[in-house]
Amino acid sequence: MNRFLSCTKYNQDATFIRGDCNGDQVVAGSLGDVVFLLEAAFNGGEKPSCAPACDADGDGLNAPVTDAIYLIWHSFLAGPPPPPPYPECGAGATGGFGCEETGC
Ligand SMILES: [Ca+2]
Ligand SMILES: [Ca+2]
Repeated sequence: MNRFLSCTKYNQDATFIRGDCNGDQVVAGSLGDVVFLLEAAFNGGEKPSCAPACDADGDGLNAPVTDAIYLIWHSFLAGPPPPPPYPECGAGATGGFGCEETGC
């Protein structure tokens, strides 16, 4: 089961920055989101407050390994940026999941 799913009531109208999994408003040039994403998925780390923000490649799935690789590819290997909303806060496809809070 996807560890990002929970019974928390989410705000479907929240805005977010795609790729900003840890909610610090920084994506490019930082490993913070990659580490946060992988810790949450595989090491019992803090659950993301905005699962759609962790969908870095915008495919509608929270697949931690592929989303983490996408972030590394973009941030350090000149790969393509995440789909909107990126790099600014905005509304975006949430795959049916909203956000508790985003800081946007
Ligand atoms: Ca971040
Ligand atoms: Ca994804």
